[in-house]
Amino acid sequence: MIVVNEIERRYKLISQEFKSNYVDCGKPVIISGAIKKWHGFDTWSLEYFKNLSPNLNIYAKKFSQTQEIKLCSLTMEKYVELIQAYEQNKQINDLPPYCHDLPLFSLIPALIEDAQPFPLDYLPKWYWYKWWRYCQFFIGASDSLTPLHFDCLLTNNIFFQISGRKQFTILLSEDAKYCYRQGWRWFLVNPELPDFHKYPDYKNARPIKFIVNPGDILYMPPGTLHHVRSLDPSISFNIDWHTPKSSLNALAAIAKGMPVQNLYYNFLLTMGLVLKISPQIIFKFYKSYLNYVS
Ligand SMILES: O=C(O)CCC(=O)C(=O)O
Ligand SMILES: [Fe+2]
Repeated sequence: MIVVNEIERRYKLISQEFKSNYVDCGKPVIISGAIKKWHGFDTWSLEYFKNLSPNLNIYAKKFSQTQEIKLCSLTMEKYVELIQAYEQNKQINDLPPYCHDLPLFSLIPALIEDAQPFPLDYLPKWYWYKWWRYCQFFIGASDSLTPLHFDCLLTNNIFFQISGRKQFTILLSEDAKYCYRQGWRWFLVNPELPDFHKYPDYKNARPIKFIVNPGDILYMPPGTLHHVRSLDPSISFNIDWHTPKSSLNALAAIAKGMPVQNLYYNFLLTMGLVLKISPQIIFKFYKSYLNYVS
């Protein structure tokens, strides 16, 4: 096996090569600059979201040491003000909660046009119909943190960084065994400051560290562990998606402790991708996944 400790950065990547050299090989990659032409790339900002939908109710998460996730609900206006206050004075203001996994395209459909041309040809055709329904946004202050985890359905992840920079530390799925898993998808090690005393096996792990800049697209294969720290106030979104092959692999993960609820969502996606049942039918049942906290 080739050991990599760096992520490849590409400036142009046609879909065929994306599939054969990265998706089929389970290899992460950054595609730089591709989304700079989007209208949203120049217009999206915290202030823009606040003015567009001040009264929109959103939820934000607080991650704790015990891996417990607390949810709080507030308006977009209030949330942006909390971030702005924090950025102005970090001494007196607490770090705001992190707006994490928000299906913002469904909540503000006017934003869909801003994300064109969307690289649909990276995805299986099944996702093309109303692709934006599968996207989840991450909006937060600098210092916001997502602890080490993998995406719970063992999907592929294409991550779009619009505004601000993020520090990623990722580990391929074969290194999960060195990271002290807790529950299905979370891990105890902090890869930015590993406590080798408490977690000695982590010495064998091969973390890959890099910064994702505005305009970058990051691809992570199924089961990639990722720890993400915002270096600036940030706007990003991702799309979690299966290929027929990854959906079948994910179903097989029931033997490795995947929760039944996840199995249900993976079953639906397999019905779509493998048995070709239309997204119109599947989405009705899949929709609740977008508010699923795990
Ligand atoms: O940007 C973040 O803080 C987390 C991103 C993430 O976990 C994901 O895209 O699955
Ligand atoms: Fe994730």
